[in-house]
Amino acid sequence: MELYLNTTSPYARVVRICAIEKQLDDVKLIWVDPWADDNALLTANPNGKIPVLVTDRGETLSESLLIASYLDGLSPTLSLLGAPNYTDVFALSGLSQGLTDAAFMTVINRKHFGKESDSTVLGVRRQNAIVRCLQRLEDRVSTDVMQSDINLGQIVTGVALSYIDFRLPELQWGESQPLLADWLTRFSERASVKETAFT
Ligand SMILES: N[C@@H](CCC(=O)N[C@@H](CS)C(=O)NCC(=O)O)C(=O)O
Repeated sequence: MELYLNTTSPYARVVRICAIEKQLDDVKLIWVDPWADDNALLTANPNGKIPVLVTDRGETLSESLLIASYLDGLSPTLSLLGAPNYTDVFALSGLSQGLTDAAFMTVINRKHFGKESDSTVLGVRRQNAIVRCLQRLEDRVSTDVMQSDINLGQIVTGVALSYIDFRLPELQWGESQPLLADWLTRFSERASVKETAFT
């Protein structure tokens, strides 16, 4: 299998952590810049986004959560979707994917349109979404889905929070969400998380 990725994409990092946790060692990493219209990437995925997974049978999968689900089904080792149950894992994954989307779009809009993009109607909606998602996660820290052995919801959550620390450090969210900050510290000790740190 081939995984197209870069070192700063939160979406690609989720997939990479899943592959490591599932002990799939036959994933060849293809490093690309999705913003440079890389030919190999555009051939694999015409929408030009990473992550993209090309399977051994040549199928091309996009969308990080779909790729993660595919990888989860490849080996019986450690179900990333089923523990403690599918509903809670999907709910947490969706909540934190929304946090990643709001943070990522904030970063991209600032890059292309300047910091004033935060003050547009959509920018304000993104900032509010970030604040609400962080508080919802803080309220959920003690739930089974956050505290059980690793699952996709935790992976998406840990990556979303690390991405905010990496790209939007001024948010200092740990001050208002201390339980979540402690949770991230523990989560960040996993080998798969350390190995995939944003650079
Ligand atoms: N919903 C997609 C988002 C993927 C995405 O936006 N990837 C970014 C990198 S973090 C990208 O490739 N952007 C290039 C572009 O938008 O042209 C997923 O979950 O995989």
